[in-house]
Amino acid sequence: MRKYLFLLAAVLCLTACRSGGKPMETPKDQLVHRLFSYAEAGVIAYGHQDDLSYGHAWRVTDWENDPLERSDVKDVSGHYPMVLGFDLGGIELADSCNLDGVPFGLIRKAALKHIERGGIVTFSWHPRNPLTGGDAWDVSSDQVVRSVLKGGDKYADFLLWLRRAADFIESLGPETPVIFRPWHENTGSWFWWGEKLCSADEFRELYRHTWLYLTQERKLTNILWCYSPGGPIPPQVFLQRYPGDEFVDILGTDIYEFVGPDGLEESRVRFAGQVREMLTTLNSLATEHHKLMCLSETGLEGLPDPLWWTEGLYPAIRDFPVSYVLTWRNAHDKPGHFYAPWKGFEGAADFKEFSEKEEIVLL
Ligand code: BMA
Repeated sequence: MRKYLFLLAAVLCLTACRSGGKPMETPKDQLVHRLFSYAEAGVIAYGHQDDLSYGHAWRVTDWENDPLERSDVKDVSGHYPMVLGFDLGGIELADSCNLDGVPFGLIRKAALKHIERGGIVTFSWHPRNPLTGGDAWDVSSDQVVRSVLKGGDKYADFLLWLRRAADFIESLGPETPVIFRPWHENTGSWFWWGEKLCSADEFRELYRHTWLYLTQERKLTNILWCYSPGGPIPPQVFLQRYPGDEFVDILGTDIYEFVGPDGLEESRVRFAGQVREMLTTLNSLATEHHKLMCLSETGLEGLPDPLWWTEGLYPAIRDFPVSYVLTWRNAHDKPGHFYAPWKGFEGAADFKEFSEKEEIVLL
């Protein structure tokens, strides 16, 4: 009941903000307040990557005419996820589809449709390696970040990449607030912007350069900026590469469960412990820095644990002011690569139970 009363209050507030006598909030302010109000009310929005564009063994093909009503999450819970994630990887080269084969036209249409339905949209970005021409995971050189900063050989080329990312976000319209989460998982070393691939100064400059170009040069005021290293990490490591309060609205973290040789239950307990440890850190940093917090990516690939949602994820997050939690994508073309259940999946009941918890909100 709590979540329904809360959602009703949120809708009434939104209507009042739009029409009422007090000064109009910007679309970004509205989303910031909405996410803060989730945290204050003790509810957590559930999100899923690429949910409207494809799912387990299906995908949207004729996207211009498709009503975008299919969703694995809706198939098993009756609701769309509240947060919808997309990846911009490929936009930098003006590709027509992203790195997972989703047309950018479909991403734009699905993002706008989801927001029109009352949902929230977030973008991650796995851009190619601007120095080697490889992908985001090409860590063969530790000169890449340096090469795109002022004075570097790839500075001009990279500016064009930023321009293309900005063009896409701008194309959604100034009234459409979105969460942008560039340079994620940067305290690991699997992306070219990772810890061992650049100094802390270079990383901060990369993030700030991105922020400055999009917000100052291009004047995109509809972006909520999320900084999300992988977790768990101690607060001093989180802060080592933190770009600064001016450049960040949401403190996030990406934490996945990996099943170890000790089995499902032990792995679940370990995962929940890691999530709690990191959310404790984020909670104190977010309070100190007056920021929102989220679990920007999580999941257990293939969901081999039938109790992952109710016994793993839920107890790990429920006591924290997490605005949203997002599980990763359900690939349409790799049968075992999914992070949310789908119609016919035998573990779907546990997700449905999770989705009906008082603290968890879907659309
Ligand atoms: C990874 C996997 C990849 C995918 C990438 C970007 O975690 O899901 O298959 O290409 O994310 O979406």
